[in-house]
Amino acid sequence: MAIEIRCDSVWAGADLVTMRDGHYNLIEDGAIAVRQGKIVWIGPRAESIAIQADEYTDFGGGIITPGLVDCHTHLVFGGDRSHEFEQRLKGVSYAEIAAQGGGIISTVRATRAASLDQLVSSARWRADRLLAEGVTTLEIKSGYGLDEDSEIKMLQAIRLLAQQIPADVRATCLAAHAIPPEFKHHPDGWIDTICTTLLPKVKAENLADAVDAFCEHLAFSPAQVERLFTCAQALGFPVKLHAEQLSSLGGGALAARFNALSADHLEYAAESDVQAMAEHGTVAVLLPGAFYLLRETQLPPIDLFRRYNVPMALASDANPGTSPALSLRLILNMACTLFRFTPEEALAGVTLYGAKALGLAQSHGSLETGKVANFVHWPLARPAELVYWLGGQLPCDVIYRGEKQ
Ligand code: DI6
Ligand code: FE
Repeated sequence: MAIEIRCDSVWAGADLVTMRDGHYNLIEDGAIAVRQGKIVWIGPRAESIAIQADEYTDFGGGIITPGLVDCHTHLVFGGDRSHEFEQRLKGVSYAEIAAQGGGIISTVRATRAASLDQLVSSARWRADRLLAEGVTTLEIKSGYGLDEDSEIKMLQAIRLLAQQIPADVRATCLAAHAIPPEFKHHPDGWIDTICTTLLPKVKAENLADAVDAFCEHLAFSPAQVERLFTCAQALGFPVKLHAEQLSSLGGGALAARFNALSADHLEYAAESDVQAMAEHGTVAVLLPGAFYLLRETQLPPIDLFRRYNVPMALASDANPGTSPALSLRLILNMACTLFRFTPEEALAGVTLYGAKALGLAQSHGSLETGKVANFVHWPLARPAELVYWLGGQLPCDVIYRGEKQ
């Protein structure tokens, strides 16, 4: 039976890949009704006759997916590291490059030297590439400032960029990304500074939505991360963690104990990490771009995540060192070829579970009544095509908050 609904716009004539519950949950020849930037009705077009809309778009075929969510990026940074990429391919090791002052610290130098405007405009073109492929929700981390003023500058750049682009942007404070050169001999001092001065300021100025850290031998220990998370939570920040990228330190379980939104990377995660993440609802964010570029051979424990029903998200990890990724679709393909994701799991990883990794699953990540009207029309026959085509750019129409971009 048709219900009388008034709305601003209706988008119809395509198959709806709703991604409800993390599955395609396809509605053939569907319609989406939008009012004030939100979905107010969704269903088969044949049932939408009683909807009154100011605007009606008939796509005449194709598919509509939720807007894509890239839940882990380091898009704001100074300079680039293409010269190091070249050096590494000539046989210079990552450690040698770091010893020569390269690696993360070279990006820190360039980021400290960049002005706020330079950081925004250099991030802008990279964000534009991701958005052109249907991304409508984007997380961006700080972590290349590594002193108070430069971390604040990075977070301000993220907030400014957010005002310029048609996407919902979440900012994450990753001040504990690497040990700052000034704290080389007493990294605990940097954790103290983050806890006592940086985070309270970030909170007061509303510059971040979450706090992240890099738990690794070459960065921060589980004990240091625990101290940081305790302060972050006392200030009301949700937490997430770069865990088990290069070695197994129990970071996944540590993050879960703090009810982290996500633990990310996870190539070296153990069953105890997976179990703890399942118990606490912590999303596994997998990053095939970094796996590929580092020519890593240790696969994340995908079967364990499946067995324990830990939701798996995928993200670009866009950063100048280990994943200079400008295409989330390429990441989807890598997840299928390298990690043996199914195309349906891959799409869930950049829609519903990407949203969950940002604490946004109630409002984003699937086509459902009450959620924000962020979606993408693709002139494709089936969703697997999004994962299948290698590179290039697929034509698409992006609808952000009910408005065609
Ligand atoms: N893991 C990574 O892969 C990046 N950060 C992290 O914690 C690397 C960042 C970089 O090399 O600039
Ligand atoms: Fe990262």
